[in-house]
Amino acid sequence: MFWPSSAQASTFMPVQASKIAMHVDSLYEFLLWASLISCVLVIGGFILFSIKYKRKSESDRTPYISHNNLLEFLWSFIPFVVFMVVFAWGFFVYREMRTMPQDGLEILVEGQKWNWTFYYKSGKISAGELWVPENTPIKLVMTSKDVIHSFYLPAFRNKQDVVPGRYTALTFNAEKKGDYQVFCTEYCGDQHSAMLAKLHVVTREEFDRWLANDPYKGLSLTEIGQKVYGSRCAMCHSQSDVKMVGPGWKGLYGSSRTFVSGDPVAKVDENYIRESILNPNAKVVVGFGPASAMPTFAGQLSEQEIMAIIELIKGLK
Ligand code: HEC
Ligand SMILES: [Cu+2]
Repeated sequence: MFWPSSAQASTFMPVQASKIAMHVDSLYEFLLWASLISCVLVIGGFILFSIKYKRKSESDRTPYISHNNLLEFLWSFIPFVVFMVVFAWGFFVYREMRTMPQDGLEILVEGQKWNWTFYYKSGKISAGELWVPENTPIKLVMTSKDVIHSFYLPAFRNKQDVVPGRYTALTFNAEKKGDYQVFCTEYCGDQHSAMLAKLHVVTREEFDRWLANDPYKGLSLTEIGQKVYGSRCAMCHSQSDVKMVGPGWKGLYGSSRTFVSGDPVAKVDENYIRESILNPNAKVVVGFGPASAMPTFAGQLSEQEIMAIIELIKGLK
């Protein structure tokens, strides 16, 4: 379900979407076989010798064996060679993985509890969906708004921690068109497993079209609100009165709210919702304090999207 159906995943491994993925898998396969052979030799030898050299009578004496130069050399040298092969092989694959392209397409990635936002140089902001052209070196420059997350692309065998207060980078070159799953692989709170995104690898033309396209064309404000809700708010807010990480939205508009700070009771109107989205800690609702678990969405949502959310909440009577 997570992998594209166009390319087949093997029994143990997800689809290989890049050359590096193939290189990682080859090394992994080598390690697997080397370990298996060593395991059979060591455990097999152990069992064989225990039977063969079992003490047969009370007077059975172990012969005096001091050493065997050839044997000792071989059991040191052969593993040494194997380990050096693994080291060199791993080094080259790692270097290939971590060498950032000079002329790649740069996209800024921001992680926060619990979604991914992608900022393109054209100004386009995309939530939960990373679009890239095929056969193009991509460089993701990543940071986090709150805790440490980790950006993981299984089909590319590539991941990188995303850390608040600094930038980290990850590169890949998608050789196969298709949709791929992005996970967060650093445990970051109770909705960690829902911190997903989709990578869409498309042709250059499709990519350019997507970049220029207004995703909300022809949609009503409430419909836009639903889209924003689905990608940004659904992990924490229900549209009924069910309490999740945050309060349910049904009947929110027009109701009176009391705050942990003891601030005067406020009535929920447009400005209150706007402030809740841009500065969640300004007024933390009783039952959800002391600090708000909600990240700020300042700079991530357009005015249109904020208005759309307000419109959506207003309609939830
Ligand atoms: C990580 C979880 C989380 C996410 C994601 C989140 N919220 Fe919240 N939200 C909370 C929590 C917790 C509160 C209650 C504390 C507070 O008042 O800030 C809250 C409070 C609110 C309130 C005030 C509710 C009230 O009862 O007065 C509004 C409005 C709101 N959120 C809107 C949004 C919108 C819109 C989004 C998506 C763009 C969103 N939230 C995303 C956790 C979240
Ligand atoms: Cu995370």
